[in-house]
Amino acid sequence: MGFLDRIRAGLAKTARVLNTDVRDLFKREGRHVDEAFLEELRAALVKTDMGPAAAEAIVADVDQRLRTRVVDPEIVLDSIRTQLLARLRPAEAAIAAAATGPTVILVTGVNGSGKTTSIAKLARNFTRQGRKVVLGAGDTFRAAAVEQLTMWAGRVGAEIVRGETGCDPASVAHRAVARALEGGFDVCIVDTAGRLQTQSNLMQELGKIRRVIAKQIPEAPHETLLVLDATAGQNALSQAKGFKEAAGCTGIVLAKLDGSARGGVIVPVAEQFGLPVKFVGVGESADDLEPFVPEQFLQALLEGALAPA
Ligand SMILES: Nc1nc2c(ncn2[C@@H]2O[C@H](COP(=O)(O)OP(=O)(O)O)[C@@H](O)[C@H]2O)c(=O)[nH]1
Ligand SMILES: [Mg+2]
Repeated sequence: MGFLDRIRAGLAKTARVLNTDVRDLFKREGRHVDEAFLEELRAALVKTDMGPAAAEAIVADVDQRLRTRVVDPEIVLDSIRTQLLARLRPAEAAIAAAATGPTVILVTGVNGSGKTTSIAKLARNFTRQGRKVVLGAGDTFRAAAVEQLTMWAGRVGAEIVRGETGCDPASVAHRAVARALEGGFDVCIVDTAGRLQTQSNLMQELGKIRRVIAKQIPEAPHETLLVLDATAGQNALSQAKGFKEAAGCTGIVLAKLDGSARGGVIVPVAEQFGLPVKFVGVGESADDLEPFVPEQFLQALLEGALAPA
């Protein structure tokens, strides 16, 4: 599958919901843009979790361009595309890299959001490019978590540094970075146990992990990624806020986009917190990770709207 096909497959659920609703709006031949039309349009947009601000801006734009005139599907879709693109474009950014020496990436998020799987995918991305990758099994909370990461490391061709269950995750992070430095690795990715943004002791633990890493490489971690579950809806917003403030997150991986009809949540997340979206996860295998490209994201989201149901 090509790049756009995978994004398309990943967005299929969200696109289906949006496009079915939008197509319904266009169904009646000769319909005029009036209050009822704008209300239906607003409802269809809000369903994708793109947030009230974006939905409102689209409705206002359509209102301004088409008020009392006959509904023109091309203009409505153009309005959706233009408004969303303006909001998503600032969120496009490549993953940070160290100027010299290993790039260290710390991966955080709530339980089950897709951290470990996303680490495997990221590692695969790097090893494909011929980079040497070492993973730090910093989720020392559960033995199964270490086993899961070890299995992935083997599959994607990365080395792994692990500790005893229950040991200090900062010590694992320390050893992983030390290994990256001494072994001439290009990338070191550190996993962490799931936590809620409201658990201040666990958020402080992330601070300790960061400090231990920075002691060895002052600019590191070069990237602290927050993995968000695209099915989490509005919870993703409070997670983005909490992890940005308390854990210094620098970017987002939006995982499980393929399982969500609410992929639009990427819009308020990117807009409200100024956090770039580095990658989107579109499946459970190591290849199911794509860089976030707003134009392609929107093409995949909207291309079905004019097609027959
Ligand atoms: N469909 C789908 N499933 C995913 C994706 N990312 C992770 N998962 C699944 O979500 C579950 C939790 O993932 P895991 O990486 O263990 O989450 P963690 O607790 O944050 O480390 C696993 O069953 C993964 O296979 C994705 O992009 N798409
Ligand atoms: Mg995990």
